[in-house]
Amino acid sequence: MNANDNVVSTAREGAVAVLTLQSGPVNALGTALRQGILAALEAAEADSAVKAIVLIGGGRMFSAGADITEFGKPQSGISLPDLLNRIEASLKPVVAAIHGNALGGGLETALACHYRVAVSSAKVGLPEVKLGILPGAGGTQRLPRVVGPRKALDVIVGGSPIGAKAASGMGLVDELAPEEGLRAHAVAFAERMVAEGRPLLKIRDRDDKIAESRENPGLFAEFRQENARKTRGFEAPEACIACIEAACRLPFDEGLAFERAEFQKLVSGTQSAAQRYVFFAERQAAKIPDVPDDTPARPIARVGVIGAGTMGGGISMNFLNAGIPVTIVETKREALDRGLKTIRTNYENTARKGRLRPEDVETRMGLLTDTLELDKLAECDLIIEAVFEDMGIKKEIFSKLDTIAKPGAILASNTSYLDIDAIAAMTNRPADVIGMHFFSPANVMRLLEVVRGEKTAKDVIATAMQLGRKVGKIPVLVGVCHGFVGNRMLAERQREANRLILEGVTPWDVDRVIHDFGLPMGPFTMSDLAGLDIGWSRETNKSESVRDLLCEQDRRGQKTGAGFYDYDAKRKATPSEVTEEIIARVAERQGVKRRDATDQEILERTLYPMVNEGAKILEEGKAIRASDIDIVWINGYGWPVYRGGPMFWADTIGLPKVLERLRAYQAEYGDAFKPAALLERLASEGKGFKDL
Ligand code: TC6
Repeated sequence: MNANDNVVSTAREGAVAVLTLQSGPVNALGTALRQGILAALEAAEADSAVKAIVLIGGGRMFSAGADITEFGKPQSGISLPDLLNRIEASLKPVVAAIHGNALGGGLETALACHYRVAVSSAKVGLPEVKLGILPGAGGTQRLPRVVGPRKALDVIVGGSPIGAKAASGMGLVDELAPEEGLRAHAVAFAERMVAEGRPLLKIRDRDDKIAESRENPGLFAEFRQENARKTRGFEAPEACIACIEAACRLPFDEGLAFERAEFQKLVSGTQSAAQRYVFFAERQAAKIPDVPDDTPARPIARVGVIGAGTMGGGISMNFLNAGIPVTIVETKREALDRGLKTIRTNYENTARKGRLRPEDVETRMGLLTDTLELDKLAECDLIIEAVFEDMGIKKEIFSKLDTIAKPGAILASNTSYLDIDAIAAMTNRPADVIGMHFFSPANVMRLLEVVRGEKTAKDVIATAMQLGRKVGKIPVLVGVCHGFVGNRMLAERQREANRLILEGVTPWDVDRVIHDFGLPMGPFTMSDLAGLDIGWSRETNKSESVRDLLCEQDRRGQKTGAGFYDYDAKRKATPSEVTEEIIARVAERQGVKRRDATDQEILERTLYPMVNEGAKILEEGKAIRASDIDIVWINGYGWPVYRGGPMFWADTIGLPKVLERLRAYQAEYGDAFKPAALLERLASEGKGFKDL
């Protein structure tokens, strides 16, 4: 017995040694597992009765790759690249037998083996790029030698896993095995290789596939250009491309050394730290201290949605996509028909792009029941109200739902700002009431703010969180406050952006700075997209803000061809002199002193108040943890994942620095910048939000 016996077990099947990885839940290749594989390999090599070796995963999968928690810490034991070189150098054939997932270092391990067999349901991939790193255990050098550089670029830079069948089509998997007989199939395969006296196939020795790049030297430049938008701001994709280029240019060992150096740069950088943090933060968000994982959820067989507008339609699609029947209600036939048509068109467009089978359009539409009668919601297990933001209307709906809904039904509001407790108080069952705040477009955006009211029952929370995940969302639990987490922080940014333009910074400069920071768009582009007239009416708005004056001139955003920007027929934006004149007029009337601001000031003035508000949200217990706030901003507003979310970002700057700038702005602009007590405390203790 040795210390590693429990992570790798060896069994003999005739002349084949079967090495089973047993480091649950995902066979992450941490120190113990690497050492365990090495020891078992050496033992099998030393045993003259063993003619071939099979490497197989115990439990749910082959391996999810390197142990992400080990990155950034001093390494002990054999490194993964060295272990893989060692496997490849074995004089006995090594066969990888893959089920579940072989991802990252897991697939790299399989690529170091001489052969790969897999069940059809297995998924293989190199998702390291999503963690801000690259496949640094030979993946960038071996994969192109098997599938060619063009496909390797897709797999490595795209980072999405592929099914075993597709992998087999690319030559990445040598043979598909039956779902129930992987181990036996792999053993038989290994025996056959020995019996046929096949020479050991080492990927490092192959050159045929990378010859392709020599015929098409423009391949890499083309790929860079095609993917420039997707990879904007990220460091890892370029490093991945450079490594694949090196694979085509350099001898194998030099390519490996190049890959190693690039990997080390990335793994010690801020982007990768941020992306690894986000990986765990996303999983943390599912954990609610007083609602344990085993809290029984209520069964949801049918969902009701009130409102067939953009939100109601998008929300319905999530459930239809997951095979859950939906009853959708509107007050007028016309609005209902318009809503149904939008849903159908959405599905048809997806089918046209080849991302949905045509018959699935009908299956999904077939799960949708439309009605003008609220009473029809009586059979629903969950009812989501998605009408416009008017407390009066929402209260009326909930008091009606209280009489209509069956006992135990969950009553949810999609409100993005309003008080869930006040809504719940309209019913005799406040424990069944919860907020489910989807983000627009609701069928696309992954964030779901689940809003816990004062009286919301724990099993209602568990149900909303589980159901959210089931329909592909990333649910984050938040508390009741105006705008919850996301919009409450957004309001801070908007206020400062509005103040900056009155001071003389152009809206285009504010937008440029925010876009260059990595967000998909700045506040004024976003306003134009949403429509400046949301909640605005000519009669009631006499405040003569910039927005009022723009709306009065029918500059209501993209939809009217003009807002802050002018738009051409293709909706391409250009800065507008009319807007600049309006801003100057409002500034003069309000007596705002016009001045210049640096890009750094624009960034600090718009984003530091968000961080500060995030700190207040934590103080008030409206979010469970700082990382939940980061998950909200990444998935609901496109905060660049390589900056880890606003709270992580603030930690990377250093809270004393953030505090010092907030104080300086407070002196100039007043208490909107008053630092949160939590921020003051953490900064004085030399801590960050990560330490909470
Ligand atoms: C790499 O390989 C680099 C190589 C070069 C080196 C030189 N490490 O997601 P789940 C944990 S980089 C450590 O809930 P699923 C996870 O946090 C790696 N921990 O399960 C969770 O812990 P909790 C490239 C890991 O069935 C638990 O395992 N690989 C790792 O929904 C269960 O995970 C990847 O990027 C890991 N590698 O999904 C793949 N993986 O219970 C990352 C998981 O304490 N993994 N954990 O919360 C995944 O994408 C998914 O885990 C999955 C399984 C699809 C494999």
